[in-house]
Amino acid sequence: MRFLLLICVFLTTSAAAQRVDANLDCKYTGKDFIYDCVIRLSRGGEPLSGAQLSVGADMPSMPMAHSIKPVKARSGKKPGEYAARLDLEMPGEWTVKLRLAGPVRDLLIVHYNFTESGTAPRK
Ligand SMILES: [Cu+2]
Repeated sequence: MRFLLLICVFLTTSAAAQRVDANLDCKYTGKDFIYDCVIRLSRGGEPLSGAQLSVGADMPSMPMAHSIKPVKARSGKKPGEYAARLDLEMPGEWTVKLRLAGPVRDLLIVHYNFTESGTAPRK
């Protein structure tokens, strides 16, 4: 009994350590503030493939002003890469919500500045 309990504690703590990290790299398509984005997911330093990923966006400075529908990302070219097209309504600072389903469930919130060339991490 004590042995089983120890195993459980070990599994729980190692799962918690496996945080999912995300970064976003978007290029402006040149029209209507539509961006082609590559999302890279990793867990414990390893690419995280096979996730079901949806991408939503909101503008923290303009609450309720935008209602961008979350889009499903497709698998990208490399392991851990996903691709999505984001139709934003204006450049500026956006909060991007990455919702993971399937084998790994998580919700990651990242902030990026979208410019007329693409994304830059928020300072
Ligand atoms: Cu806005």
